[in-house]
Amino acid sequence: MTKTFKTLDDFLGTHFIYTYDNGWEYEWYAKNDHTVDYRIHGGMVAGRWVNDQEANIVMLTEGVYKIDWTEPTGTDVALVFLPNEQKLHGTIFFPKWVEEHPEITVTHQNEHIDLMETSREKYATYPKLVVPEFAKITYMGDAGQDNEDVISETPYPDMPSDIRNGKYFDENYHRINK
Ligand code: FER
Repeated sequence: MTKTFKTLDDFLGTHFIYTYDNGWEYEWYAKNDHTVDYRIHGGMVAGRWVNDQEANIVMLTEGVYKIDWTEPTGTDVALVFLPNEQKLHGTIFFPKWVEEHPEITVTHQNEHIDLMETSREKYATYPKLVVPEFAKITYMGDAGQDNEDVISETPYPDMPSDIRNGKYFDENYHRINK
């Protein structure tokens, strides 16, 4: 994908893979103007994946996008994408309990919302773990908005390279092995 991002509409429907400078690898999809999906391939909560997280998505200036949300776990995330420079900055604010029990959150969250909400009441919130990092974008795909195939299964080790190598989506951005 080699287009230049200018408007909010250019950004919505885009699917990204990126690696933070601390080594954590994330996959993230701007599903529509108020919704994101993501999958985590490396880092403290590798294996976690989420559909239909409500988020605030705005364009700050041409080609610069800011996304903010709060999760059922109590984790907060703030991202600034600069897709024309193949980079972003992300800050994640983990409640104490996610740092102490990351395995509880490593699942397809949508099937376990009750567990996230009971855990955030049961365990400690503070002090929070703040992780601010730059990331390099290693893949961008034009998936189109509201494409349910983009983030639709548990991550496996070669998934990011399969996607980058064109082995995962067909020409209509549907999953090949489904
Ligand atoms: C990101 C995408 C998703 C990110 C964090 C998340 C900071 C969510 C993490 C979580 O719920 O554990 O780019 O970067």
